[in-house]
Amino acid sequence: MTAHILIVDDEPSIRETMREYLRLSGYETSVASSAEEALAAITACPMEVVITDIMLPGIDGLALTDQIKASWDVDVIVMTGYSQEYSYEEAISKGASDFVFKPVRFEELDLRLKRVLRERLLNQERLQMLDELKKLSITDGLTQLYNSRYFYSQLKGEIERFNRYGHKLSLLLLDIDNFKIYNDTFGHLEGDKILVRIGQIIRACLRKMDTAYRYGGEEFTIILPGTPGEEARTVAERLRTAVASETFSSAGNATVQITISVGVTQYCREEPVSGFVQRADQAMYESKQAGRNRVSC
Ligand code: GH3
Ligand code: MG
Ligand code: MG
Ligand code: MG
Repeated sequence: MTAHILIVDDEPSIRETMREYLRLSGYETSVASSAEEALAAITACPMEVVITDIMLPGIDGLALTDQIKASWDVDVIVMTGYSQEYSYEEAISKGASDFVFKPVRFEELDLRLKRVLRERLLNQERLQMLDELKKLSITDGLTQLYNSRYFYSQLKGEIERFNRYGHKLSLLLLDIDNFKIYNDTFGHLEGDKILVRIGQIIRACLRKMDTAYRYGGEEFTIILPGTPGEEARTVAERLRTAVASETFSSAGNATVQITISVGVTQYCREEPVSGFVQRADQAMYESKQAGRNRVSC
């Protein structure tokens, strides 16, 4: 992709010569004669690098650098004459990526520009990688729901919010019924496919605020912020029905019905995280005791 460079200088001949040089070097270019014009140009059009003179009428190049770095992910290279008292340190401390003396030697500017663009790319790759790592660290690899580590950190956060604002908070814990039999009959790989499909059904049943987690092997949790127990029960019932009415196909094309047992709890003030999860687990266990494929509170 061609980088877009904005040249800011109040001297038209400098602007235009630089623009021509950069255009011939293969860059997309724009020009501005003041900091105000430059800010308008950055607002109007995404760009990678601004090359700005320091001495400008109105806002100067250092203040412009400051403003750019505060609001945009744009690199800045500043230019200044040898006779002016502005220093390299000043420019860099405002967030400039590099500094060139005027009159500008284009070969030098081009080298500096290439280095800035290369570092930009590396930085973007680094950020992307961090983003992917972060996603991996909170995601369950099989179902692509969140994992249990993230469940506990999110639940703690929701409980803190509850204690501060008093919004209702509910939790669902669901467990696939007789899943061992399914695995023993069709094999572990077929069992995994069921887990993936159940994950999809859960996701489709959730409201915007709700988050779902693979809590353990064939157990899932759902955090429902701002939701009282009765409403959570309705969500649980909808989920239970969605799973029970789905026809799962297994290896050898046999069709199978799968059911889930669900426990629902509403958070009680000052209750520890573990107590809250235990009550959901207890409610789920009651669903099992009562014959499975049901919801208990
Ligand atoms: P219940 O109705 O009481 O929950 O019966 P169950 O058979 O589902 O419960 P149990 O706890 O006895 O067995 C859970 C089974 O879930 C055991 C294991 O075969 C299966 N399981 C757990 N994690 C995975 C997994 O990642 N993949 C597959 N395929 N199966 C799993
Ligand atoms: Mg000037
Ligand atoms: Mg289980
Ligand atoms: Mg089970």
